[in-house]
Amino acid sequence: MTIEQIDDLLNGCISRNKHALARVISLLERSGSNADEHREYIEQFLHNVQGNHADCLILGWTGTPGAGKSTLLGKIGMQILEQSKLSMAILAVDPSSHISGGAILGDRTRTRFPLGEDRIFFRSQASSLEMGGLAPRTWDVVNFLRYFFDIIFIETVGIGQNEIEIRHACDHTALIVQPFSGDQIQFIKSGIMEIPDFFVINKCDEEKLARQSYSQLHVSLDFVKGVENRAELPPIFMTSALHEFGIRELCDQIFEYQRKNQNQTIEKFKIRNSFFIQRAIARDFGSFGIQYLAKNNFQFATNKYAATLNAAGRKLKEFWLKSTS
Ligand SMILES: Nc1nc2c(ncn2[C@@H]2O[C@H](COP(=O)(O)OP(=O)(O)OP(=O)(O)O)[C@@H](O)[C@H]2O)c(=O)[nH]1
Ligand SMILES: [Mg+2]
Repeated sequence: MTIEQIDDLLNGCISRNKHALARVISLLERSGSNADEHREYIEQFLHNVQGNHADCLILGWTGTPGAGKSTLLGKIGMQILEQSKLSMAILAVDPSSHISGGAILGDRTRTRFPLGEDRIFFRSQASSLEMGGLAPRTWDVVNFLRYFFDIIFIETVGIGQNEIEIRHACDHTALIVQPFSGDQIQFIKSGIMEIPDFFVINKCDEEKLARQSYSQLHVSLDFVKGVENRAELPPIFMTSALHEFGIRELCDQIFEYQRKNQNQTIEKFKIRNSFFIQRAIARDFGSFGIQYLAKNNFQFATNKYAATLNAAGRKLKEFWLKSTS
């Protein structure tokens, strides 16, 4: 692809053309010749044209397979469109998307939005086992989408240590569980209490079921609170995506987060870039790479280059390769 073609696509993205957005995301996810150069070019173009654009709210939604995450996020998206002028992107990191091509999420939810609605965009990414909750290029894609959307949802599958990674990408994280599934016990055992900012019990289709599930989760959290000496319990929301119950309360929480997130500075993206650059170094150069970074006191969070992920990553790699050759 030529630079002129990429420029055309990027101009399409600025007017939220879905075809252009999808094609640029494919470029960001690609490996092979020129892939790094293209990623860096895209990032630099947006940085120059769109400015810092740091106000985007990023929410992570994790939980066990089949808890109803996609269905619920589709419903929340619809409610957000109805209640506000905000735009949003949903990125589903999906272990099965290499089989389904990401069609499940898109098909199930897209039809419910008014045709031609450009305020909502869906994308699936195949996760990779080695990376746990996030796919290798999830952060690149989020970092790209933030220029065009007010809110980004990241959906990941799983409940365990791997999902801790999602915290580094998001402003807030939710854990979605099903009633009486034992998920609570599982997450307590895996020690990820510190992850969620709030909990959602989905599939609370009847009131009695909802109340019982709430008490069960509340007791589990209270136990953890005692053990960990925490001051407060995270909020618990009860929803039924099927019967559209509890969606409004969840949206109120999201609007609240969104308001508080206004006037953010680029610092928050620099810190995240720093984390994901280091992750890429660990992926490419192993623990030796990370030790090297630590020894040489790389403070990427405060480094001016960290505003752009790919340029900073390249500079770091070049520097390292030079010094170790
Ligand atoms: N009874 C009931 N079923 C629901 C509800 N929400 C989702 N489902 C159903 O649960 C199944 C799984 O829903 P998904 O939205 O695909 O769940 P998910 O957590 O995204 O699944 P994965 O991405 O595969 O982990 C589907 O058959 C949904 O129709 C709900 O509130 N009540
Ligand atoms: Mg899903």
